[in-house]
Amino acid sequence: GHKSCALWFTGLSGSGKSTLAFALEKALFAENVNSYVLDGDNIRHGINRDLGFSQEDRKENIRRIGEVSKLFVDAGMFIIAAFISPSEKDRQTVREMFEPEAFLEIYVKCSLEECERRDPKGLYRKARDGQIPNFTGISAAYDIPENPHIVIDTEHLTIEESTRQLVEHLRDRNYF
Ligand code: GGZ
Repeated sequence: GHKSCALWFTGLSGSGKSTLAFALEKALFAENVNSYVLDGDNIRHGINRDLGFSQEDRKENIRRIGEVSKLFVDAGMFIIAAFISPSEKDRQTVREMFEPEAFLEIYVKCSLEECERRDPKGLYRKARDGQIPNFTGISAAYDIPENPHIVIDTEHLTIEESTRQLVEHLRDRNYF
């Protein structure tokens, strides 16, 4: 058996949250742990399609994802939520929705310079050109996590190394 919990990733666009989330899902599956990834593709195109990127909309985005995550955890699943979640206050609010051991904040750490250099979707370039307003890191704030449970340095680690570190953290903390 294992403890179900919410693994809450936070980090800039391009820091590797979704990639790491799916790699972790796969690694956990190999350990017989079922998990499910929530990310922009299945949330912002569905339940949250009415929300944009204003401070208020991001707050509501994070709140709803928190509620959905709680349902998964109640159902005995591991949830991996991969959203920028830029506001320390909003992340704190989500954290408080869970039992202390049922929520882990994971800071997917990668500098703005590196994210902008990678720019996998060309969004930073567009944001610099003024084509995307309120872009996190450029024209909207990202609050560096004050007390994350885990920090993964994706600027300097490969996906494989990052995934292995996460799995080891979870094993060490007896989540499976
Ligand atoms: C930040 C934006 C924006 C703005 C569109 N700011 O790299 P991506 O493309 O695939 O991931 C980003 C995603 C961020 O959505 P989240 O739901 O994670 O954000 S938050 O937690 O702040 O609510 C990016 C894309 O959406 N995107 N416009 N203005 N990212």
